[in-house]
Amino acid sequence: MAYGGYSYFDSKYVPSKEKDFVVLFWAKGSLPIENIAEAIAAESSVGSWTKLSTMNQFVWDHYRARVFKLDKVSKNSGFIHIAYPLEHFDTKNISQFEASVLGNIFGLKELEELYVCDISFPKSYQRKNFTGPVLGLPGIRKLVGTEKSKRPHVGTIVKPKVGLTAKEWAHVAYEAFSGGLDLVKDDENLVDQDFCKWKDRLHETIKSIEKAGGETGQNHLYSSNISDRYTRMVDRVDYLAAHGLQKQVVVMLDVYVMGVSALQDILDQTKKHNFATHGHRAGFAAANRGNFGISFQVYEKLYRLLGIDQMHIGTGVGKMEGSPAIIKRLHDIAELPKLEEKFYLGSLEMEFDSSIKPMLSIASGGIDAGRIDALVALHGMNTNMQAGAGVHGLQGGTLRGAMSMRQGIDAVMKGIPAPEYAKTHPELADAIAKWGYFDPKIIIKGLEYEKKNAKKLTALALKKGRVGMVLANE
Ligand code: CAP
Ligand code: MG
Repeated sequence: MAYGGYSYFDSKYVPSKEKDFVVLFWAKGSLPIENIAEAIAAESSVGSWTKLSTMNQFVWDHYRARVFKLDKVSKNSGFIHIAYPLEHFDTKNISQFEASVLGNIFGLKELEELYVCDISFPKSYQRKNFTGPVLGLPGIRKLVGTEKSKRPHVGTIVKPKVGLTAKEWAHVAYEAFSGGLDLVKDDENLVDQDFCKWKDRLHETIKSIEKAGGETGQNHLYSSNISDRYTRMVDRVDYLAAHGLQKQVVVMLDVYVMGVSALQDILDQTKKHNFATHGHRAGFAAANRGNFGISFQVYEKLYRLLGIDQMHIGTGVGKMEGSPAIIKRLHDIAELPKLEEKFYLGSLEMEFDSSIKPMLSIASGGIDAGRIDALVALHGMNTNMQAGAGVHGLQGGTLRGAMSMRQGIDAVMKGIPAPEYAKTHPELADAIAKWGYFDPKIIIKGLEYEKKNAKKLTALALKKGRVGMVLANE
């Protein structure tokens, strides 16, 4: 069975929580699944397609990957559990880790499907390589002033995504703040285009924050998108620091498209100046969807470890893919110190080192005030709900749209269902009339079903493979 002359199977091996990377793969291909498992372990660790005259016992003992479990689904497919020793990985070099575990294996021609469901990062790797968020969930709450109330944060993305001038953009932001939103953000594809230069937009928006803050009496935040080549991002962080904007500006980063090494370095800069960061994940879905790719669970863990303070994780009730069950898991990754194994979601057990603070999760993408109750049922209170079109698309414009969202939050805090609260709040009523009401009972039922049927869902995943895992999530 050995691939390239060596066998990587070690069914007696018990991975160490302190020292081993555990990776759960789904794979299917033209070889028997045992060979596929060997090929993955070889190509992602010390081996290749044939025996090597240069291999020695020390390399084999210290650096090879071990297939310690195989859940066979058919002759050619199954879930493969592999452990990698800590020594295999370089220090503070996340691309080296990606090139190993998330690298060449995707090109092996015998593989028709390959999906990295999850990775459990051992604590010693966490301590050696990461410091986590500087502010995190508690720090962001402090900036907005919600440490006591613990209410969800609420924000908007200025729309159209691109095209408004800096003054027009900042005026929309002003209306959003006046309507009661905590945060206004750039869209992922707006940075420094000629029609809306980054510095112009920044200064105009700071004026909007000051003006609106005078009316609302609260601190508002602007997530400013600095994503660019590395040197330009550094210039922007320095510029923000020179203007002392730590209280008003959250540094927004298109984390996935810029890659982990740029992200790692720019986070050193934002941390140096004590800025909060906002992680937008545009592009991640190219790998996350289907049966060939990498689950966002993996990247989200890296973003928390690297130190993003608030992070997009999807909604479960909006325009983007992602079932409520998996979005709940992504929320847990942002917030919890310890994650339990949920095989049917492709989720492994993992514990964050105690030095790693929680992130504030961001629910964004196709939401509006009528979905707030459902969002709270799924994400709880520690979340930032952002509506773009769900604010600027309401009749009467941004101010009314913002009011509808804030009323949705106020209703939650008073324990009143949104349709009831809408009877005395016309903006919320208009939002519900226009886009409907997502009943939170649907979410609550779904979560209860998942809890009660974990065994059944696991059996489905083991019977049908990755497809069954996706079905179990729905
Ligand atoms: C939302 C959004 C965000 C998505 C990204 C958009 O706008 O600005 O980029 O939320 O998805 O452009 O789609 P709308 P995710 O409120 O108008 O939908 O958060 O899942 O990464
Ligand atoms: Mg967007």
